[in-house]
Amino acid sequence: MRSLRVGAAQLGPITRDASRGEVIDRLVTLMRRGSDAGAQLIVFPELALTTFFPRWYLDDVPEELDSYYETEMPGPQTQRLFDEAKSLGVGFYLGYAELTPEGKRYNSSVLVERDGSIVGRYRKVHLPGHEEHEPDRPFQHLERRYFEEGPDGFGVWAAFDGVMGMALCNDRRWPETYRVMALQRVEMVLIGYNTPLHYAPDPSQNPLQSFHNRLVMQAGAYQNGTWVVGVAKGGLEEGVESLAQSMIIAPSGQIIAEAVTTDDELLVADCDLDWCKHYKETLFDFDRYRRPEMYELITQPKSEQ
Ligand code: CDT
Repeated sequence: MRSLRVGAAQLGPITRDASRGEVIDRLVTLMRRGSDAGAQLIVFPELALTTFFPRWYLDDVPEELDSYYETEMPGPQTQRLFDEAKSLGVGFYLGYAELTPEGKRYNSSVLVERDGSIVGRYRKVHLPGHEEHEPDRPFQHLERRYFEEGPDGFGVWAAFDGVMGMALCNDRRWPETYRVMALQRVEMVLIGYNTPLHYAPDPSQNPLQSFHNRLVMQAGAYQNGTWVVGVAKGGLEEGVESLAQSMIIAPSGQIIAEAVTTDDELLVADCDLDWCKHYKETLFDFDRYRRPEMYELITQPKSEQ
């Protein structure tokens, strides 16, 4: 048995005017609570340092837009999270907006070990929403304006005595996300998300948000024999209601912990990484049963399909 005690640190709303310091105070509080509960890894949401700014068209206020990005990780403000992690001996996953020295913007996450060292970085592959201002929507979803598509794909990292993977929000809806990591023997996939309950292109999906959230993450876990930790920033943020329902899912596909609020909340669960073997070495024994020669279409460039 390789047991990893994980804390899923759900966040409630972050207001538009919240300072980094205020938000980091909340993250540190959750990290300390996790440490008190014996957690070795704390998982925070996507864009966990700021309000979900892609809901606004911000061309008129470029300085506000820039203020939402981190130019360093750790930077002067986020260093506190790394110091706290090191002194508590607790690792963490954190979603944030990244602005690189070359001026590229990504929706990113970082995985930090219990000694405060960076294990890996991930840049969101599947960017949802739209590029241009669509004033008829009740709110914008301008991820495709404010970020570039992550160019690095889905890596995995040897950390926390297991094989860890990262994804962000919309990635969780795509089976390829989990499968590409499972082909690298992933044992735990960490996924932060911000999911507005209202989906403007097709509001018939609104009442299904909660169902779809469970559906995709439970299927991803089971079909790939991996733990999945999905962590929301939920609740009513600047007039937009977002799904909470953070959860920790076993390789069996069973939910073993689920949030009951739409606010800051910590779920703690013991995750036996050896549980993955039950699935990876039987029903989903990839070497024995997969038929990649039958799946060629999946890897063809879009224009050739
Ligand atoms: N952050 C993020 O990726 N949210 C999307 C919202 C739906 S697309 C407008 C999601 O897949 O949950």
